[in-house]
Amino acid sequence: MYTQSLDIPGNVQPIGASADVNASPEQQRFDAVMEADGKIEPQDWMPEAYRKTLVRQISQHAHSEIIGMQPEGNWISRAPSLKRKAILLAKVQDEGGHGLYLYSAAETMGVSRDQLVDALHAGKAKYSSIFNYTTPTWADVGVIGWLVDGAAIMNQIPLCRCTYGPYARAMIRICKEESFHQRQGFDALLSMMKGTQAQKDMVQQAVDRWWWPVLMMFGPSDKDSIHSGQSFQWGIKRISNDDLRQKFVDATVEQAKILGVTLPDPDLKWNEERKAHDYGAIDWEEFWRVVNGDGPCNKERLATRVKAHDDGAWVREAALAHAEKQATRAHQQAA
Ligand code: BYC
Repeated sequence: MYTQSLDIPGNVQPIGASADVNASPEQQRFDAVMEADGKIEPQDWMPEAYRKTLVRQISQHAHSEIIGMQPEGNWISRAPSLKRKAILLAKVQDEGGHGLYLYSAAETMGVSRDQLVDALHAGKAKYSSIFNYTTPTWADVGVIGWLVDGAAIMNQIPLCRCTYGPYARAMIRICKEESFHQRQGFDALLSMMKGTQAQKDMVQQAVDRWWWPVLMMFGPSDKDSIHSGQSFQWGIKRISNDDLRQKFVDATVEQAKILGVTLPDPDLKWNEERKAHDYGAIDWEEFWRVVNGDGPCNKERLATRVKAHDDGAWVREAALAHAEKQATRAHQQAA
């Protein structure tokens, strides 16, 4: 539904690193890889700032996947049928898997998973603003699949071409799974829209709740995006926050028509000159409030995550003890 060409002329920003003859041989090699739009692998030399930027982004992404299990996970025991429960279980499990691929990708850059998880639990690391909103009805679960996963795919397809190999490869697999997630959400909503008036109202109310927070997922507007310039230079970012947001709006308007819901924006209309939809002003104050810890569920999400981690301590200890026992046995047998 959200398939994008991986190479969209006009939308793709050029990688701007140019070879500096006075740079160290390592830097020159790195610059040449950037210029050729190649891949940097874990064993390759890379500038410290490139490493830091990727650890920041990949770990924020991993945290988002793990925290993102909560809003939908809350509905597994209340799914309306066995079929929907099985689908939701698989989806939430996939999100956990995405978090694990991404932590592994971050670990290839010399940070440990413990360091990353500690930063999240201490409230020092960011995760996507979107997961701090509530899911009061079953329709919210469908809307997360349709809109939140839809926005995630839009943002993540260009990341499949990121210059850091492990991140790019993780994103290819994640995008395939996100595509199933998006379709299952749309399908659940379509069933409800064929149902009773109460079901239709429930879907519309959930769309009203999520539309604006979903647009915020793409990050601050380009003029306020502090990292975009450098991330374009390094081939981490390929399409700007605002351009991705626009592509998402344009794709979603058509889907909303098929579904029969109204997107809650009186300023949303086709602009023939731009060949794109105009849309209303985003409440950036709300965005920063939520990013900085004061959204409807920030405290609850973090507390639930810390408790799950603490409750799972015995599993980690048991797995370690088992691994040690096996290693000792293998050592004794070899002796
Ligand atoms: N929420 O300079 P900017 C999923 C921060 S999970 C919170 O534009 P950048 C799913 C940004 O980090 C998918 N913070 O930054 C899971 C920066 O702060 P710091 C999650 C945000 O990095 C379960 C500051 O604002 N996707 O799909 O160039 C169930 C300035 O921003 C947000 C990803 O993580 C936000 N929305 O661009 C269902 C995608 N936006 O670090 C679904 C990977 C911005 O200086 N990440 N900030 O303290 C990216 O593509 C980029 O990092 C962003 C931001 C486009 C998000």
